[in-house]
Amino acid sequence: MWNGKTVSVALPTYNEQASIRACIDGFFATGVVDEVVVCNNNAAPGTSEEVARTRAREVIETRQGYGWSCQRALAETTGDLIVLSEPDGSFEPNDIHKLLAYAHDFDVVLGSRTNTELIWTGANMGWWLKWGNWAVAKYMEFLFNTTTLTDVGCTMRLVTRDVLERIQPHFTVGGSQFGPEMMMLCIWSGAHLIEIPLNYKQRVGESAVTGDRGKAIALGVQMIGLISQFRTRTAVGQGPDLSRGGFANPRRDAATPLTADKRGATR
Ligand SMILES: Nc1nc2c(ncn2[C@@H]2O[C@H](COP(=O)(O)OP(=O)(O)OP(=O)(O)O)[C@@H](O)[C@H]2O)c(=O)[nH]1
Ligand SMILES: [Mg+2]
Repeated sequence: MWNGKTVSVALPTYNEQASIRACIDGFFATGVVDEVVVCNNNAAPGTSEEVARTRAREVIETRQGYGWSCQRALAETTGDLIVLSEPDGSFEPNDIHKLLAYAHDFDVVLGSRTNTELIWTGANMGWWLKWGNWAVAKYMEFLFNTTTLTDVGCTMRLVTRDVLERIQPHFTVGGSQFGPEMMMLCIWSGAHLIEIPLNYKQRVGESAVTGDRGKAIALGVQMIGLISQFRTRTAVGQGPDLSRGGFANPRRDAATPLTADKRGATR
């Protein structure tokens, strides 16, 4: 529970039997997490046993892929605020406090793994991956003229229940490009977004995607295609219909005391 709101963590899992238990326990140990939902995506043997030793709830998704797994994990959550993450040891559960701090003002808080100061020794974020993610993120930022973006592959992010319910029916990507699709749907929904840097650590076990340079480049090209296609559709009036009334944003509503206070504080 945080600020009177319930907090859910959604974790897709494929090959993280060695790290998933510590990750789940880490999230509960933060003291703000009400539920952890694990989506077992034909995961490595032993994963279910590890999850059963925790307070997390496990659901099974048989359609293979990062996107299917994230979608199912998100769909099973019940909290007011939903944090998506990975159980491979690459994210720091305590960083949930950073996401929540921004949830005061924003509907969506995206993580970024490309700030050099927060990339740990051994993390899979070398020169190519860092600048590749940055370049594709800048492409998205430019096309949508949106909030500052520096990463398109960071699973750890927070959305409100309202945003999730709006964008969920429009998820189409079952594979590894799900992350940017979710980002674009958030942007297109009119939600207020911010991206913040998060710790990025060495993963436990083998990376299935971006550990291989060829696979990472192919994924980057697919992401550019997805972003271009989505932006073209929206430009010709064929984007998803996400309208359901606007999102209140105290920062931009000059009449609210919050904005007035903030202005006063910064002068
Ligand atoms: N590769 C892959 N990952 C899956 C699948 N289903 C769920 N996942 C989850 O998706 C996440 C990403 O997979 P990773 O192997 O960590 O990919 P990675 O190479 O580290 O890629 P990044 O995390 O983007 O750096 C993990 O949390 C997996 O558990 C699947 O079918 N394939
Ligand atoms: Mg990973």
